[in-house]
Amino acid sequence: CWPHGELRRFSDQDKEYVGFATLPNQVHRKSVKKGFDFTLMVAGESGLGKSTLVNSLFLTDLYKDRRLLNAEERITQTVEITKHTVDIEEKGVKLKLTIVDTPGFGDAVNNTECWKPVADYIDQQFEQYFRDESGLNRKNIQDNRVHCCLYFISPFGHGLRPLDVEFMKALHEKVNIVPVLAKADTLTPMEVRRKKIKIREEIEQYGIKIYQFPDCDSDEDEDFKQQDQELKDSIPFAVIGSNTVVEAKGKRVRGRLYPWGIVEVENQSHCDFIKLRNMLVRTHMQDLKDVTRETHYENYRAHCIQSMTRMVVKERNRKYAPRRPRPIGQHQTGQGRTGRT
Ligand SMILES: Nc1nc2c(ncn2[C@@H]2O[C@H](COP(=O)(O)OP(=O)(O)OP(=O)(O)O)[C@@H](O)[C@H]2O)c(=O)[nH]1
Ligand SMILES: [Mg+2]
Repeated sequence: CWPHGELRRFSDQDKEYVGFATLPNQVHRKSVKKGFDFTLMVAGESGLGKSTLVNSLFLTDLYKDRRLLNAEERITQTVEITKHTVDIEEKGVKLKLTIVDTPGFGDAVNNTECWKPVADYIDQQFEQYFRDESGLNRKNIQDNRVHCCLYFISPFGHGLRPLDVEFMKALHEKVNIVPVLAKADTLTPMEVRRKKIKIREEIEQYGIKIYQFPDCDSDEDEDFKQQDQELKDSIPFAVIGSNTVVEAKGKRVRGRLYPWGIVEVENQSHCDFIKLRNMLVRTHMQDLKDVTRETHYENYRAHCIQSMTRMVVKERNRKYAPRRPRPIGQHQTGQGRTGRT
């Protein structure tokens, strides 16, 4: 219902206002009521910390009362594509978050087409949505389309590996790829900076289309513009994952304990974890969804409709094509013809 002040304001001024200034409020109320959803996928070479990071990102983190995993439950190698869904609520806003964890590649002798199961998964979600949307009951469609794929790049190579290039190129038309530099705690800050530059150059050089942050409006304030530029320069986000809580300077923090010290996942001078999480949750979630809907899903849909139309035309041509005259002397057999008795 209307807050009192607003009601009075509109009744006082109803001669001057038609009232459509309340439209944003109406949209806001409606979407809050409906709730939000977001699907995030992780992909990349095996053992780079994909499962660990998504766990640090959401499953235990945003869920404050969720207990941390004990040693036996700790993450093991992912062997198939798995989907976890959590319902998160913050200040009355509900978010249904789905994490799609994929098994890392690189263990097999032959890694050709290792991107195929992941690409197929993304296509299947599009296909399901396309079916539902074209069906009779279009209410309450469950949207499982993947809005973002965090692609893990090894910190041990010199930039991108051929498999990374192949993998990202196979996916870049289907999903928003956000590259991350895995296990950043194994690199010095200088190495992180150098690797980031090299990877950005290679992404450009190989024509890989990663997710582009939208340009900020020219009338935005300088602070915002600077933050936006910093975000763009952070690509690929250097990340550290951990499922253990350690004690650092008297505080319990999520981190990794080494003989020479502690790396803190949520310390901005140790890695870009917070930047990545803010980007995903606070600043760009809606844009990632919009690009998925307007670009990736539209491409899929157009492609589907095109091939369906082509099939119909082919079928029609086959049916109505003029029959070729049969060679003389050949007897016709079959239905609809009266043969000699
Ligand atoms: N040094 C370091 N080790 C990490 C980090 N994140 C995870 N690890 C460790 O790396 C190992 C593999 O982590 P996983 O999260 O299982 O890796 P994954 O990418 O999911 O592997 P697959 O499921 O095989 O694809 C575990 O022993 C983790 O504790 C990190 O940021 N830094
Ligand atoms: Mg895993």
